[in-house]
Amino acid sequence: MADAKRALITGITGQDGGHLTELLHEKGYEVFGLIRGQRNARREAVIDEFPYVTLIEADLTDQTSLIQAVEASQPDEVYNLAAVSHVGFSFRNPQLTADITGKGVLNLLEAIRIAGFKDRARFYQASTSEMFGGLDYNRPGTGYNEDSLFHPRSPYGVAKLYGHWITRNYRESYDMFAATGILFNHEGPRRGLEFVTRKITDAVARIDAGTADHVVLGDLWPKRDWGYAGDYVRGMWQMLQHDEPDDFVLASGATHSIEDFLALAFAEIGVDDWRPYVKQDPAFMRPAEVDILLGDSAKAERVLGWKRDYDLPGLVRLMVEHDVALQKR
Ligand code: NAP
Ligand code: F7E
Repeated sequence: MADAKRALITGITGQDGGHLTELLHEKGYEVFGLIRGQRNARREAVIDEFPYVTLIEADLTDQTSLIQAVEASQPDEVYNLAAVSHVGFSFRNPQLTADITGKGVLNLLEAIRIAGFKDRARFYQASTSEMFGGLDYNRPGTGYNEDSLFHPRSPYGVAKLYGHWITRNYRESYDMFAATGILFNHEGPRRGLEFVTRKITDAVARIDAGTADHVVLGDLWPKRDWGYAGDYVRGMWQMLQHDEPDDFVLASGATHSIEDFLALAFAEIGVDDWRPYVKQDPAFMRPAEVDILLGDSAKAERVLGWKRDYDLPGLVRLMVEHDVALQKR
């Protein structure tokens, strides 16, 4: 392993952290993962699934722990995937979201500088399409790209915008290799059950198994540009292999409503009309909603050669099949 590249991943217990760990391991990297809390419930699952990873205890809100994490891992690449990432939760916990999702990015960039890794470690910041906001006046017909206006609509989006700009600022001020990926929604079997796609595919599998008879959701009209997480972590890695640090949108280029997703997911278990199985509760609605997201990833495709393997029907099939198999187990 002497010549292996070393990567430090924050957010290793999350969806993207799992996919990225797998990818970097396949590429021969030595992978270090940041884990927070004195008894993180996901620690054992990470050790079971990725026994080759070295876990380092640290928290994005604790600068000292981050400096120690950089010193311990001696990284060539740092992927900052950790965040309060749930938009609904961010409305209920706006200050926590600002501290972790926003200022946490600054803490990590500073830790890299203080530990003396600013000229060695390439940095990836997980920026998001939530920074665009999906409002009418701000919506390009062909989809948001790297030059589109920002108008975040949640404490999460606002905090991510700070993380995005502080990353660009460190690139410009300190000549750091600091890249941002403006990623549209990406999903898969590793997606948390609190997000709408996985909540639906999990419920569909339970309904199929006869252990549930409905799912309770919020608004069904918002539209999202959904892709597969495995395709998107490949793009993150490609951004850090590029000659120069830059900003890249990753998206599928298609947009669909929650209703469309429901129709595809229920069709997988042979149900044509999903409506009898869905109830709505305002508890799952947001004080401000992002109506529609559509991304244009032409730059990533042209400059990085980024490609997607999955379209929405393929993604839904993958998720439903996974959750149906889980129920059978
Ligand atoms: P996720 O599954 O929610 O994972 C979030 C991760 O952040 C978890 O590992 C969590 O660890 C960690 N974390 C939270 N607070 C922390 C703290 N104070 N210190 C250290 N770690 C902390 O998110 P994801 O879907 O993989 O997304 C990865 C990143 O991409 C996030 O930054 C997200 O905001 C961004 N993003 C996601 C999407 C998407 O569609 N998935 C799109 C655009 C951008 P615990 O296990 O300890 O909670
Ligand atoms: O909501 C609606 C909800 O929570 C999608 C994060 O990864 O992608 C994700 O953020 C839509 C919204 O994802 C329920 O109101 C209806 O319109 O799955 P979501 P999100 O908010 O788009 C972006 C790009 C990120 O960066 C984030 O980190 O679905 N919706 N009913 C619901 N949403 C949830 N969660 N639960 C419901 O019951």
